[in-house]
Amino acid sequence: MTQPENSRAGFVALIGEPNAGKSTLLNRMVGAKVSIVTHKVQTTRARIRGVALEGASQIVFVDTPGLFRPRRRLDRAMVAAAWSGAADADVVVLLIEAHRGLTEGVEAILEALNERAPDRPVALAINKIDRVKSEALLALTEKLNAAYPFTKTFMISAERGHGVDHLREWLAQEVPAGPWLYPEDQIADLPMRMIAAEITREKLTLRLHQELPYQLTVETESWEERKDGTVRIDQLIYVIRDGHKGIVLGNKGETIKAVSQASRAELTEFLGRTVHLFLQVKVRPNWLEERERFSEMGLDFNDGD
Ligand SMILES: Nc1nc2c(ncn2[C@@H]2O[C@H](COP(=O)(O)OP(=O)(O)OP(=O)(O)O)[C@@H](O)[C@H]2O)c(=O)[nH]1
Ligand SMILES: [Mg+2]
Repeated sequence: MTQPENSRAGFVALIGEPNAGKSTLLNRMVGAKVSIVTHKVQTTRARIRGVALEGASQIVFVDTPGLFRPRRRLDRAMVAAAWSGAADADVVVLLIEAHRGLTEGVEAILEALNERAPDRPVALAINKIDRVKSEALLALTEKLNAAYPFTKTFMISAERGHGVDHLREWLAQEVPAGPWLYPEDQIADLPMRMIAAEITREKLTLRLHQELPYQLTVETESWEERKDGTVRIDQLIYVIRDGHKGIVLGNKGETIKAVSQASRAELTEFLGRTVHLFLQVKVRPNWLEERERFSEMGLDFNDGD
């Protein structure tokens, strides 16, 4: 298909506190699972692009790590990646959670927004409206618009899809006129090996508790296309302590087995062919201070300084 004459294209950054629903919204906009989602905070670690078409417009959504007060090098690099996503975008969408409202964390984001991403439209998306009574939304909209001059306000449920079409239609008008940036059938630009590592990290995050999900990382070590049409994927899970390795493996290896099964099932569906997945857990006490681990995640190590 040739591009329409009136084509438009641009970047839309999805920002907000951890857990606001940014990745859920990205996946819904794209119509496929491009970015991992969990009920825990700080799931997304780097910028993840997903592409959607709306009429003559190609909208490149940029999912970002949640904005919070960072403590560790990894946290600082994540927050820096999120703000640079906003700084590079044509339009910014700030997601907030309807049932939490104008939190201290949201206030801190609003204070920084003008400086970090000046002179561009910023839309407010009040997400998770399925969790509150509709009467509460009007007051919340007024309060938030008094706190920041949003270009427009949307009330959505990223999970259920309410209000999402309306937001996409508006964004299609807001991105600048110009040629599309990606081939029309492309929905993401994360390398396959990274998507595969993210899927395994999602399954680990869902099964492990407390600090552990924040102290591990997953890397795809090898990817072998086999003659019979299947693929063999080997991944390494880095943890910082012996004790963590034991927890990830679980009693008689049952945790790692469950993670592996869940990840393999999703990878098989995603790739549309049989996947043989091999996971290995390695203790690497200092991985959170290693430049290479950051670049594997798509983060800039120096941003954590
Ligand atoms: N009830 C409800 N839950 C939602 C909605 N959108 C997202 N969620 C849930 O909120 C949780 C967090 O969603 P994510 O999409 O991972 O949030 P995020 O903003 O990407 O989080 P980080 O990557 O940690 O910054 C998940 O459990 C989602 O299922 C919604 O519209 N309604
Ligand atoms: Mg996320």
